[in-house]
Formats: sequence, structure tokens, C-alpha cells
Amino acid sequence: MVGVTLPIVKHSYLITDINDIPRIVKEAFYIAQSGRPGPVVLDFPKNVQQEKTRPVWPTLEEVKAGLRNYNPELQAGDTELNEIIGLIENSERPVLYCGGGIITSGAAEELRKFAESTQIPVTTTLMGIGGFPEEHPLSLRWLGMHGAAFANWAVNGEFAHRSGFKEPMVKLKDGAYLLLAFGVRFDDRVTGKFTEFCKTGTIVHVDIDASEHNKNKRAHLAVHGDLKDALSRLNALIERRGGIKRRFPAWHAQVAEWKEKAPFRFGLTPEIANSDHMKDHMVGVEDQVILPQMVLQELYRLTKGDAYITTGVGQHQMWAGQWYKYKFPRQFITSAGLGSMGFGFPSALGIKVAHPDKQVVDIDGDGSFLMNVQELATAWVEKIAAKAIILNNQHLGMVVQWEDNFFGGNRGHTYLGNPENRKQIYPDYVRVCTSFNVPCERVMYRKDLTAALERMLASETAYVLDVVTPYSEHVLPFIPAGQTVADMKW
Ligand SMILES: Cc1cc2nc3c(=O)[nH]c(=O)nc-3n(C[C@H](O)[C@H](O)[C@H](O)COP(=O)(O)OP(=O)(O)OC[C@H]3O[C@@H](n4cnc5c(N)ncnc54)[C@H](O)[C@@H]3O)c2cc1C
Ligand SMILES: Cc1ncc(C[n+]2csc(CCOP(=O)(O)OP(=O)(O)O)c2C)c(N)n1
Ligand SMILES: [Mg+2]
Repeated sequence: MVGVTLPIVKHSYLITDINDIPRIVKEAFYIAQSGRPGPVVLDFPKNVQQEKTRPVWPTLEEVKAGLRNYNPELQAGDTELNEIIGLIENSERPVLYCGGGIITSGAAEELRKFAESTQIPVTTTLMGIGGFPEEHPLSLRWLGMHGAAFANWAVNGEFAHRSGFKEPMVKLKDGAYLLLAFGVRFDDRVTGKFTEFCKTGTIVHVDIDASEHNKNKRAHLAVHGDLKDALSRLNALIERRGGIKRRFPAWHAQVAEWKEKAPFRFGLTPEIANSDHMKDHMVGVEDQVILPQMVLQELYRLTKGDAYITTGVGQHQMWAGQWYKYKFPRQFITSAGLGSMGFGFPSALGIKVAHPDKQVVDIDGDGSFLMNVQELATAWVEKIAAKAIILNNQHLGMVVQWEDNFFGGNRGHTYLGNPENRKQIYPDYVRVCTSFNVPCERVMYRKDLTAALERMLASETAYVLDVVTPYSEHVLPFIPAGQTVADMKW
């Protein structure tokens, strides 16, 4: 078992002696939560489970002393922090690119203070969403494959759209000259083709895990340390010197122009209303089609942006990132990198248990929701009032998007409905959910959406809303894998 988990978790233990349990459990919690947090597996054989002993619990100090080769309390050097301040003072087009490290290190407040005092625009990764309030004037939302066009331009520069990957890249405007990469790992879904990412910028990379430095992209200044500590000390340094002298009015004007030019957007086309599973239901009421983005917009309005949102994996996940705006860390819980379909509903249950007074909504895909459908029983048996919205496009929508873009629309088992009756919405989630005693209703027409969302939000038990949406909608912006900002469709 440990042999299987070793390469994919932070640490694994095989317990062979019952007297080791107190130490191992305490170490496991310490390792999981400190430094770069990550899962720790305990393999607990049945013969050891059946033995008896009297536990002797070590103190945290004893645990730390026993882990001599593990030092998660790393601090950036003073020289490096001063160097960062010098780079800001000498820079013209700075951008903060912040990720999951802001959230795991608990540095959101420090980041906000730093951004406000330096006036540097902030973009986050998908994992960094909530690390900086998205309604803040300095927010560029998130960047990458499906991130905001204006965030991608701010980092990489604006290029004329080219129709083929082999055509030359024609630059229209420069992007960042200084990229402050804080707690990010330059994932390829963010960078696209590594050599073209932030080509004109000096890159500073602060990370607690040295193996992330220069992994995908060379950093001009690699800083090894905890981000909360680094940001608090940067803020103190700035305060001590009476603030940052440099201001960036021309850069802010450029960013504002980009935001105006390419906000997230969507529109209803005849092709969309003609989506196979919908067209029979939409005759004469084509304007009643519900697009997935509309559901999120309306949910955002009704919950005033305060709900916790979880997701499965797919198009719905990207729309949940784009059309709900996040204010605080861990408000958006998504499996991101090694995205696991089925993640949404169980995560929503966990968050609701931790925050019983908060609204928790899983934005799910029909494919993803089915992968952990048995969790409806957990919701009922444990009385957990988490909500789920299935953006039901009757397809593995994200895969369909790739089929349409790269494989001539050839379908490889991405239709999830009933091939013998395409008009039928299949499976019937109302019957699936109510068979678990969890109330569920289906919505298909726009006129019914708001009231249905209100009923879901008002419910004191778990509740599922099955919203039927077209499958022909694509997530935009879109930078195809391994390509560049010049290839971005938006
Ligand atoms: C279909 C699909 C599309 C996607 N599209 C996008 C996209 O458009 N944009 C996007 O951003 N992502 C996208 N993703 C997610 C993407 O794959 C990555 O999961 C994500 O970009 C990684 O975010 P991150 O760089 O913040 O890294 P994380 O995985 O959050 O890593 C955090 C980094 O912070 C460091 N760190 C942790 N703790 C500390 C600390 N205390 N101090 C300092 N450093 C610390 C870690 O060492 C690590 O380097 C997509 C995923 C899917 C499934
Ligand atoms: C367990 C698992 N299997 C397969 C995939 C690959 N995959 C990524 S997105 C996707 C389609 C998801 O469909 P759905 O949940 O209906 O979401 P939609 O894209 O339609 O919004 C698939 C199959 C995955 N991420 N996880
Ligand atoms: Mg789907």
C-alpha cells in the first residue's frame, strides 16, 4: 500500500508497532499541515488494530525534534526581500501572480496590504482564487488557459490573434516587465508554451518548496521561504521606508483598457438553442434557454457573493471560477490540477459541516455528479444541508469542447444521455435524488430559474437543482494546451 501511495502523497507511514501510533499520528498531522501542506497516508494493518496498549502522547516539541530532516519553517533572506523592493522601485509594468501558496500560508491579508501599498495589479491562479478579493480595483481575476484575457495580456503582452500555431506572433503591446510570482508553480495550464510566458518580464519566485524554483520557468530571483512571513516582512520594510515611491499610472491605464476590451462574456446563438437534447423542448421559446453562465450570475446575485462554492471537473468548473466573484480564501474549492470528477458534492458536505451557518453550493457537471452520487446518502443520513446545482448539458462538456476544436467534432462516448431518445433528459436526477430522500427539481426555462434558485437556497436540508443547459457552449477565453497568448480565443 505504501509503495503505491509514496510517489503521490507528501508522506506515508506503515504502522508495525501499536506503541508507535501516538507519535506517528501526531507527526502525520504536523507534516500534513506545515510547510507545503499535503496528504499523509497511514497504513494501519488489521493485526495492529486489534492489539491493546496505553498511549503515551509526545509533545509537539518532541515531534519536531524527532523529525530532524524536515524543516518547514523557512524564511526568505533580508537581502532578497530588499532586492524585491528595489525591483519594484525600478519597474514600469509590475504584476503580482499569486497562487495556492497565498491560501495555504494564510497570507491573504498580507497580500492585500502589499498590493495596496505598492499599487501592483494582482492576478491569481485557479488555486489562488479568493487569495485576493476579486471585486478589488487591483484585481485582474485569474489567468491561464481559461482565465481572463486581460490577465493573460497583462502578464504576456497583447498579440494579434493568429490563425495557426506556425504563424509568427505579432506583438501589439508589452506585458509585465516585473512578475512577482508568489506561491505558484508555473503550471502549464497557466503558462501555455513555457518559453513564451512572460517573455519580457523579470521573474521573482517566492516559494517554500525549492523544487518548484526553475522547474518550468527560470526565475531571475528565486526566494526560498514561507510567503506569509515574506509578505509581512516586505510590508514592514515598505512601511519603514515611508512607502514605495514609484507609481504606475500609465500601466493602470493600459490594464483598464484591456479590462474594458475583453471582459468575460457570453451570448445566445441559434446553434446553442438547437442543442440536440434541448431543441424539442425549446420550440417557440428559444429565448428561454438557460446558459450555464446565467445560472452562476444569478446565484452570485442571490447569495451576494458570500457562498462557498465547490466544483466537479469540466466546463462548469471554469464557469464557476469566472462568473462567481470570490472574496476570501477557501471560498472556491476545486480539485484543479489533477482534477477529479466527483470532487464537488463530497467537498460541499465537508465545508457545510465546518461552516453550518454558511450557504455552500456545489456547481457540478452531470458527468461529475454521477461519479459520487452515493454521497446523497451521506447528506441525508448525516443531515448536512449542502446544495448542488447540476449544469446538465447531457455531455462530458469539456471533452466535447476539445473534440470540437481539435478532432473535427468526432464524438468518443462523450454523450451521456439516452441514445435511443435524445429528447429525454437522462438520467432523471429528480428520481435519483428523491430516492435518497434529498429534494431535487429540474429547471429548463429561464423564467423559472430565479425562483428555483431561491427555493434551493432556502432549503434547510440538502437540495439538488438540475438545470438543463445546452452542450454546444464553449468555455472562453481558451488558450489551447502548449500554445500562447497569440492563440487565445476570447
Ligand atoms: C480543465 C482545467 C483547466 C484549468 N485551467 C486553468 C487556468 O486557466 N488557470 C489556472 O490558473 N489554472 C487552471 N487549472 C488548474 C491548474 O492545472 C493548476 O492546478 C493551477 O494552475 C495551480 O495553481 P498554483 O500555481 O497556484 O499551484 P498550487 O498547486 O496551488 O501550488 C501552490 C504553490 O505554492 C507553494 N506554497 C505552498 N505553501 C507555501 C508557503 N507557506 N509559502 C510559500 N509558498 C508556498 C507550493 O510549494 C506550490 O509551489 C485548470 C485545471 C483544469 C482541470
Ligand atoms: C475521474 C475523472 N475521469 C475523467 C476525467 C477527464 N475529464 C475532465 S473534464 C471531463 C468531462 C466532465 O463532464 P461534466 O462533469 O459533465 O462537466 P462539463 O464539462 O459538462 O461541465 C472529463 C471526462 C477527470 N478529470 N476525472
Ligand atoms: Mg456535462
